[in-house]
Amino acid sequence: MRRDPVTVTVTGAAGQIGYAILFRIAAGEMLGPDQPVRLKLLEIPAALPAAEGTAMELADCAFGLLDSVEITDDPEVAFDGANLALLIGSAPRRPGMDRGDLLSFNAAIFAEQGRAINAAAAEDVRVAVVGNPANTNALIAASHAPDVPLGRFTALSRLDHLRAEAQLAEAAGAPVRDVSRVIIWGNHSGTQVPDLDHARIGGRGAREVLTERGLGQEWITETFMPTVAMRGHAIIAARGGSSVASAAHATLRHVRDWVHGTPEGTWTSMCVPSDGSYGVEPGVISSAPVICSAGGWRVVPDLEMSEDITTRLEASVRELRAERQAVQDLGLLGPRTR
Ligand code: NAX
Repeated sequence: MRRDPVTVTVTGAAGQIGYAILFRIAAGEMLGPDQPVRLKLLEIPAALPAAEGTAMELADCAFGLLDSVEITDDPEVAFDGANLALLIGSAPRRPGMDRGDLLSFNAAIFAEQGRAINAAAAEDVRVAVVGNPANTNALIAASHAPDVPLGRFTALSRLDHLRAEAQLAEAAGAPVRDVSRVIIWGNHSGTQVPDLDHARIGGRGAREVLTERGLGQEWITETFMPTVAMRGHAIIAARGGSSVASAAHATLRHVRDWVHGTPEGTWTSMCVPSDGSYGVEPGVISSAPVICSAGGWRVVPDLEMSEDITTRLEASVRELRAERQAVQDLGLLGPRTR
């Protein structure tokens, strides 16, 4: 029997990541080969014609799983009945804009979208924020959606997680499929903390494998951590543009694992509202190792943390706290109290 379609709202649908992700969603790569989808595309008025063009190409693919495509510039229409909301669109920095201008401009977008999600989305809505600053944008949207459980708001650190797996595999001379249990802690920014203390490579501890190859703590702190954290800048330098296909891929994996569960015996990294564990105060959305099952997520408990990782995570959380404070000072945090 054919399943009921899932409604997926994608913001910034005419942007680069939007273009890279929509066809893969329609092909079943996010929710599986038996799950029909309805796509709802949100854009700013100036980008509606480009979104129409993308919708024409989606039609031309004749995807069997794609029930409908709707395009709008009205957030309440876009999020009406949304089961999954991918908040990809955000405003880029323009000449003359300082950091405060950028933050307040984007905060206004995510506040409006949070209110629309609260008013119109399906009861089971799950939100994945990609648009930067992703953690704080997710916090803003959640703060304006007090009727949606807080845990339904997440932001993307999966691209950083995948980058960490790839760097570790390369250094270990192992296939990337053998790598598991890396962790990204903190903010999706340069202060993020890539951690391989618990990582496994083909059933062995990553540190043991690295030691055999003559790579110790110095390689971890001087090469691995900065390479992962600054990979976005390296891509821009090489390509002349930011990560697009890899960001779309990471978003698909983030949602797929959230909906279908992380594979047995491992975890992924997601920016989630802190439960207070690992010294991360509740009230920020911070990346952590999570296990997903039955459509929910939980932070992996009781992992040992080195002093170095703890200190770095504290610095990243300080940055998240400062971002939250800046938004609060602008009066852009919403009515959610818990
Ligand atoms: P683009 O500039 O190509 O596309 C953004 C799109 O969002 C545009 O089409 C724009 O019209 C639309 N938009 C702007 N305001 C909107 C609003 N209020 N409602 C709906 N749509 C709106 O950027 P793209 O390369 O697609 O990147 C999108 C976002 O992802 C950026 O904020 C970028 O910084 C962020 N990234 C996040 C990553 C992560 O790992 N979290 C990695 C990749 C990427 O850099």
